[in-house]
Amino acid sequence: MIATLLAFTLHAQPAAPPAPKFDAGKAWDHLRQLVAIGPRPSGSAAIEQTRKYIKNQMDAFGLAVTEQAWDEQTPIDKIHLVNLSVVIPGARKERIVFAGHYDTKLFRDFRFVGASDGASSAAFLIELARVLKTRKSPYTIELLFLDGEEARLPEWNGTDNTYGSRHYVEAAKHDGSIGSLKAMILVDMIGDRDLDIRRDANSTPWLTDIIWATAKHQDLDDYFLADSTRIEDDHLPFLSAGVPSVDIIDLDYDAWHTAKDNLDAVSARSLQVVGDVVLGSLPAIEAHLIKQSQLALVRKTTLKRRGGSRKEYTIRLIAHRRHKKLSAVSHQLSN
Ligand code: 1BN
Ligand code: ZN
Repeated sequence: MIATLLAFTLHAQPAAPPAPKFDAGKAWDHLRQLVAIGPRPSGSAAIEQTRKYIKNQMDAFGLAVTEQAWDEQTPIDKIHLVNLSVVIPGARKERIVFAGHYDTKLFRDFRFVGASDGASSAAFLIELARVLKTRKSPYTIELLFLDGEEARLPEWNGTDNTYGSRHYVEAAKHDGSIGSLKAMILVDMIGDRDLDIRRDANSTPWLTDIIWATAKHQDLDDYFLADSTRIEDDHLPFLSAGVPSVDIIDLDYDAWHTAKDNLDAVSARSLQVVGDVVLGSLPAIEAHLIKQSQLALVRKTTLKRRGGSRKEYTIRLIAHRRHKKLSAVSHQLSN
């Protein structure tokens, strides 16, 4: 009887549909439409049009967009900035954030449309939303479209850059949500038709290792190269706040910050490579986080079980945290 019931239940449950695959044709279409808007510097009418495009796409997927808007004084002007956030709930409330910028650098002397630098990351995140919206994920997924990555002045200096990521992290610290961000995966300039992405020495090693191992496993190590550089980008504010983060960026790009960063310099194939590697890495990233959270739980209960008074427990907890902090510092120094 029980066996019959079980068999019936198993048969009655429709299998969850497999998550759709990353479709570079769709991402390419978004990239083309973003480039067609023209230069999209922060504070411009064109970046407002870009936001409309992103919001329309999310509407079509049935996903809600939260706007984080503020005004900022830059070295040249005061501008209105807006980050866009899309949350796809998972089994846990803790989040994995996929981020990228959608602004283009301001150039007054030539027409800069940022096909790789600005459009590729936004197009990629839009297609990721379509793929991930029906996936049964253990962690909540956040897609974060960042404004104001680019410096307003010609050179990248001081705090005249990464306006969106710095604002987002400050707000998350303020409202206490920063602790729920378990990993951040940043994509930037991933459209280069001659794709070569190097490891970034600023990024979190375990996240970088998972992504580069996935690329090797998928025979895509011609695009995800073994050597490394050090990059300042939107992941730095997250790293400073203790969120494990990685920057997937191709800076080996002749068209970088020139009029040549247009459709001729980018390809759908490059978007597909990054899509396959990022989505292929996600289960291992999730498994790593689940293991870490289980280990943290074991450590916490072991500390508690050793008994004694509340005061003794607190002293042990402080000593344990200090030990962890010192281990992290000595680990950083030895790397
Ligand atoms: C990436 C795309 N960046 C700017 N546009 C960040 C960056 C700035 C990377 C300077 C390297 C050098
Ligand atoms: Zn740029």
